[in-house]
Amino acid sequence: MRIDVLTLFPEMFEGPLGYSIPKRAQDKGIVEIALTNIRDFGVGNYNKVDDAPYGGGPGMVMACGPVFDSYEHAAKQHPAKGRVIMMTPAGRKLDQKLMRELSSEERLILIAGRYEGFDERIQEGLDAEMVSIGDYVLSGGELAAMVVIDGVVRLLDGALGHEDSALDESFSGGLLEYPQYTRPEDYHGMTVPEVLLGGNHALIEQWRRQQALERTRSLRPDLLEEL
Ligand code: 9WO
Repeated sequence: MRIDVLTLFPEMFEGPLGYSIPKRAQDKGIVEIALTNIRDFGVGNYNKVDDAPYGGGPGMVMACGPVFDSYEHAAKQHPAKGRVIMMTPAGRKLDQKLMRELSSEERLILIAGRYEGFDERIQEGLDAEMVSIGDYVLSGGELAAMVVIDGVVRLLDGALGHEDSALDESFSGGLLEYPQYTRPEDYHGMTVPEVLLGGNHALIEQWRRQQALERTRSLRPDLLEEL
């Protein structure tokens, strides 16, 4: 998979994508992530990328020119069009289903904005989808784009090592994870459930399934409605 990100802060991506699963997936060639700095397509001596809103009002708006130009720069680096996605609280709410959908694409182009928003013609002209990671406002779209990338990349074939692969079951079954314990058996008087110490794997399986269901029912009943 090829992922392009259009952003004013490409350096922000280095940390999250430089460790663990995303790092290994890039090293193995499972995903190629390319960052395009919108500032490189800014206008004039100061590489201006924003301007005051028509009609007045506070703040600045990301201008069309630099975003369209950075899009063209990224688009021509790979043959597949893929899906063009703007990170905005106005978008489709991200969930594991959308993560799986996006992970089946050959290519993604993510657009992370700053300032008070985008010129409306950017979404229209690029025919971009809008995706939200939740109902809150951030300082920019970068963290949201990183959430999408992390969730998508770990679903790509070969991205998870053997020791990680079981973890994917936790949400994909639509239930919350069952309670887990490791040594010691007694930590300051807090003990591990007896069934887990017994070695009866059928019984353990049954207990975990029941715990996952109960826990989902009490903490996240909304998840059960989607099953
Ligand atoms: C902010 C906003 C607030 C209410 C309704 C619609 C909105 N759109 C935006 C928006 O696109 N903001 C741009 C990106 C510019 C300001 C900072 N940005 C941003 C993206 N803040 N929060 C997000 C975001 C992205 C995805 N999921 C949650 C939040």
